[in-house]
Formats: sequence, C-alpha cells, structure tokens
Amino acid sequence: MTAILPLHPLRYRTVFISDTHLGFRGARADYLLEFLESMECETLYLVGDIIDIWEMRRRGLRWSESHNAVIQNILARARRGTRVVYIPGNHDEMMRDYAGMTIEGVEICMRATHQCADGRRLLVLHGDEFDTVVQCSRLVAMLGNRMYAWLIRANHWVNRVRQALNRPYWSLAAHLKHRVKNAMQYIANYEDALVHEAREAGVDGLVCGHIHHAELSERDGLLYCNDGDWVESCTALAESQSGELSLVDWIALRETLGVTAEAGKAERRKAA
Ligand SMILES: [Mn+2]
Repeated sequence: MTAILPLHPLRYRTVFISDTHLGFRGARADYLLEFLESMECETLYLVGDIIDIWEMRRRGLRWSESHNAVIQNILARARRGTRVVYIPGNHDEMMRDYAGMTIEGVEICMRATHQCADGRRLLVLHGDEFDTVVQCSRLVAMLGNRMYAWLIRANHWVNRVRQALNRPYWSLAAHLKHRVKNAMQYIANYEDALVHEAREAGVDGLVCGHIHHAELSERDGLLYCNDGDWVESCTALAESQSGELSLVDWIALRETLGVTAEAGKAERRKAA
C-alpha cells in the first residue's frame, strides 16, 4: 500500500475508535496505522475490541508488523501527552480486570463520560452487554426495566460460561450476518437499548462500538454515536475543536487527501 500521508495532520479535539480486532487476520491495521499517522488529537478513546484476544486464543497469534505499529503509535501518543482512555470490549475483556488502572499512560476503565467542547456529555462504552437485551427485546418491552437490568447481568455470565467451554463469544455482529433480513431490526433494537441506557445515566448522548455499524444520529433528543470498526468499514468518530462530532470514513478520506497531496505535488513541480 502506498502511503498518502497528508502534509499537515488532521487536527481533532477527540477521536474515538473501536473494534480494531488486532491479532485477527481480518483487521485492517494498515489503514488504521495510516489514519493514526495522519491525525493529531488531544484525547483518544479506544472503545473496545482493540486486541482480539478471543480470536488469538482460538486460532493462534496473527500479529503482523502493522498490528505492532498501531500499538506503538498509541503508546507513543500517550507518552507525548495525549490522553488515551481504553474501554475494553468483549473480545479483549481480560483487560477489564485492569479497570481503574493506568498502564503506560493509558487509562483503563469500563465506561467513561466525555465532555464535548460545547458542554454536551456523552457516555462512552463498548456496548456488548446489550446483546442479550436485543436478543430478548420483545420480552424486555413486556417486562420493563428490571428485566432489562437482569439481562445485562445474564449476558456477562452466559459468555463467561461459553468462554470456559472454549466457545466463541456470542456475538451480535456475527449473528447479524446470519440473519441479514432481520439485521436492520437488530441494529435498531441495539440503538434503542443504548439510548435507553444513556437516558438512565442522565447524559446528552453516547458513544459505542461493537456492532461494526458506524452511525451518528439523534433519537428522542439523545445523540447516538457508533464509531464503527476497522475490519470492514474503517471508520472513526471525531470531535472538532468546537465540539462538532462527525464520522470519519477513512477509505473515502484517504482518497480525498491523496488526490489533494498529488495536486499539491503537481503544483510545486510546475512552480519549480
Ligand atoms: Mn464487541
């Protein structure tokens, strides 16, 4: 892949990425590295499934140079003073044991609340605990909030048992692919469950990942942001200096930047 690094880095206040699945063969670590090398930010949130420990356990280590370079880039950023917050997901849930600690300058926590430049407060979480809620959405609608809280706890234990039996995590994302005709309904239910959670938390919106479906929308006055993934879509969520949120579609953006860089080079050749 030819590097198309822009002359000036993209500057954001905050960047959110998740579902990079490093250690999994399908991870687009090459594109992710390009994005990281092209941008500067004050705070970087790693919203879960950063390292795919589940996949590495099942299929063995698939760790290439680019996977290593991504980790090195993130650690170097933390050393230089970028605030890096890591919220483990279900594929790297072993890291949840370290919640509350700061390792190599990286804060590890289960959830965070991010305050945007314009004062809006966003709950930041991976979102896997809502798999079961989505699966049983009709039941939840019937039985209400207590059932909902119970299901979130049950999901954790179901997957603990699956892990002990060496079965893969019951993944909503994988499930979606098998039931494409219902996928849109599942995504809608997942979004509803998270918006419900954000409302309970009394914040203005939320940032999550997990279902590999980037989205930025408002639902019942709350902001739902999903930063997507780096296996299929290569997307991130970014906050500008003024607090404006947007989705970064790296495959599209790198084309634009590449074209601009080429045009700049041509201009300079002409001038010379
Ligand atoms: Mn996940």
